[in-house]
This record gives sequence, C-alpha cells and structure tokens, in this order.
Amino acid sequence: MQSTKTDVAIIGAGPSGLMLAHILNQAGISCTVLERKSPDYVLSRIRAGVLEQCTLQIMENLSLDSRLKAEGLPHDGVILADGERVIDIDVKGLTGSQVVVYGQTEITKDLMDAADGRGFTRIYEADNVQLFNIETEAPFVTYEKGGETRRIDCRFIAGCDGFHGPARKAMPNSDTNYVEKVYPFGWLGVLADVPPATHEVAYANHHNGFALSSMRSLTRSRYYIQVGLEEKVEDWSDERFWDELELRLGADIAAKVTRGQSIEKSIAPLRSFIFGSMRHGSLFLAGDAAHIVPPTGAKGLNLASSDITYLSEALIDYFKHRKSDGINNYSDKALNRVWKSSRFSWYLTTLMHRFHDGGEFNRKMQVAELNYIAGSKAAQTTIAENYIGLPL
Ligand code: FAS
Ligand code: PHB
Repeated sequence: MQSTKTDVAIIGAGPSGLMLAHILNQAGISCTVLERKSPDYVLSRIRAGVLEQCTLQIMENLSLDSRLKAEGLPHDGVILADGERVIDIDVKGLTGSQVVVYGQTEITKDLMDAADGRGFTRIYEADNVQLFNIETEAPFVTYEKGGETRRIDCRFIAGCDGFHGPARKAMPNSDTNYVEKVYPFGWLGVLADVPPATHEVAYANHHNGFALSSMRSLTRSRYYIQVGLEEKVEDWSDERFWDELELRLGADIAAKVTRGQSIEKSIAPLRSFIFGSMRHGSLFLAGDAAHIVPPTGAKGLNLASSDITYLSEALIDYFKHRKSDGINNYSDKALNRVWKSSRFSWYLTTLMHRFHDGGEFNRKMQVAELNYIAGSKAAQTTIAENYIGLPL
C-alpha cells in the first residue's frame, strides 16, 4: 500500500477544511486534504452568504480577501418584518460593526484557487476515507483512489467533513453523545439573477410562514420561504414561489421584488445539532462535522470559521512550541461559542417562523417579542451583537 506522511490529515475540502489547510500551511505545518467529491461538485453547492468578522479575518490573514473586498456587500443593518411593519435594526450604529454578504461558493472558490500556488496537497474524489489509531499519537487515514488503497500517516486528523462525514462517526458514543432539535419545516431557497428587493437581509414572519430576502450581489438575489417537510421542489413552480414570497414579505418589500427565472432551487431541513465533544485523542472535529444550526441568523459557516480559528491556533502552538494547552482546551472553547450561536439561531428561528401546531399562546409571544424589539434599543442591541457574531 502506498503511504505518505504529513503533520495533519484534513478530511473535507469545504470552507472549514480549506481554511485550516491554508492557515497551517502558512505556519509551515504540513497537511493533506482529502475530499470525496470533485472540485466542480464542491463549488456547485449554494449555501451560506453572510460573513461575520471572524470569517473576514481569516481571509484577510491569508491575504485571500481581495475579491471579497471588491465584490462583498457590507451591511450596516438587518430587517425583521411581520406583515404590518418593518423593524430595521441599525447593527452598525448599535455595535460599531457590520457583516458582509459574499457567497460561501465564492469563499470556497478563493480558497481553492489559491491552494495550488501555496503548496499543500489536496486529493479530490478520494473514496472510502477511514480513520485509524485515533487514540494514539500515530493515527492514520486510508482512502481509495484510482482503484488502489492509500495510507496517510499523521500526528493529528482534522474532521472537517460535514454532517455526513466519517470523522464524527469515529468518535466514541457518536450515536448518543449529542443534543438535537429538529424543526417541523424546511427552507425552500431560490437563487435568481435579479436585483435584490432589500439592501439588507430581511427576515419576515407571515401567517403562511417565514420568508427571507437576501442576495449574492446587486444583480443576484437569494430568497427563502418556510415549507412543510413533506413538500418537494417540483411542487413549486417559479411563479408559485414568487407569489408566496411577495405575500409573506409584506407590501413594502414586495413592491421592490423583481421576478425572474430561478437558477437554483432546493429545500434544506432545519435542525440544531451539537455533538458532545470536538476532540478525541488525535482527532479533532470542526464545522458541520460537530454542529448544525438552522440557517436563521446565518451562523453555520461562521461557526466553522471560529472553530478553525481556535483549532489552528492550538495546532500551531503544539507544532511550534510543543504546548498542549490549546489542543486540550479546544473542544470546550469551541463548544462554548457554538452553544451561544446555536441559542441565537434557535431564538431567531422561534421568533420568525410559524409553528402551525404551536398554539395561540406561542403566537402571542412572537407578537409580544416583536413589539418589544420594535420599541427597545436594548433588545435591538442584543440582536445586533449576535448577528455580527459574538467575540472569539
Ligand atoms: P461542508 O459540509 O461545507 O464541507 C464538508 C466537506 O467534506 C464536503 O466538501 C464533503 O464533500 C466532504 N466530505 C464528506 N464526507 C466525506 C468523506 N467521507 N471523505 C472525504 N470528504 C468528505 N449556513 C448559513 O449561514 N446560511 C445558509 O443559507 C446556509 N445554507 C445551507 C444550506 C445547506 C443545504 C447546508 C447543508 C448548509 C447550509 N448552511 C448555511 C450551513 C453551511 O454554510 C455550513 O455551515 C458550512 O458548509 C460548513 O462548512 P464545513 O464544516 O466545511 O462543512
Ligand atoms: C443567505 O444569504 O443565503 C442567507 C442569509 C441569511 C440567513 C441565511 C441565509 O440567515
């Protein structure tokens, strides 16, 4: 069996795997990235779009932020709408900071385009990745490529392989050691090359359900509506989608919606999932491999970034200074921020979606909470500081 050696074997070439590889490589620590899919497939996924400061900081530290700076849309606010009114929260005024809208696809592309020139190894279409000896100081992974099985010996393995990857499954009690909440609905998302209806991200609570107005640029919009879990994409023609979206966004915003043909349409389920530990021996988890948040509040990608910030600092400390505090504290430190961001994602999901079996009391609570937010600077400040991202 052909075998190679590296400091860190990284499973998954999504945003967390590539960010980690770039940071370790920049620090002179060798790494190899194994990805099951092809580069084109990875880039074909339409996911997150709102970036917190911690994600921007990683791209800046890697000097990979020129396109982000040129094409990203800084947002000073965020909108909550509930039919009768539009609450425009002055995020910049209340926190001094902002978010930037720039697609996850674009971030991933920038990380991929720069990788070749920076000299770390990426292996795409690596099948059947398996992890071994994770409880020792000499773990290794195997994978299949070109009809043969190959082996990578390493000091650590970083599981950046998303929710369905093998890394979390290699952890002890992987089928019990987690907390999960599955929401009784999903998001039907549409991408269309039309100008966005809002200059900021707008979350709307309507009798028929939640709706979201977002964008990827000034000519490409991203919209979502809440749908039942039994619904299928083929049930939703573009026309039916635009009709329902405009209804839910309310007259003010609907008047500014430009309709067009969808270039991507998909349904994503909503769940909160947090695994009990992000380290076992020489195996670390980061990003969706360890936690899933409902996309309400746009925390998924940004939590991957904060995990990678903590993990890279810990690994650099270990390899450069033989210090183990960072790697020993990584799981607790990362989970501490994960739980707080999960709380905000759950809070905004509960406030802005319709739980059709939720009962009148819960609905009255939503109305009371929105009334409180509309009139309280303190409430708006809490939302603003969570929206921009909690400090690391
Ligand atoms: P990823 O899932 O992005 O990457 C993991 C990588 O590991 C993938 O490339 C996968 O192919 C690879 N992999 C898996 N198994 C493997 C194996 N056996 N061997 C080798 N490689 C393997 N967040 C938001 O903030 N806003 C959104 O609107 C939003 N929409 C989303 C929609 C969907 C459908 C999903 C799934 C997520 C969405 N998210 C959103 C969250 C999203 O942004 C994630 O948080 C982000 O992709 C996490 O990045 P990674 O941890 O790198 O995981
Ligand atoms: C997006 O632009 O895709 C987006 C924005 C805000 C969210 C989720 C998704 O909360």
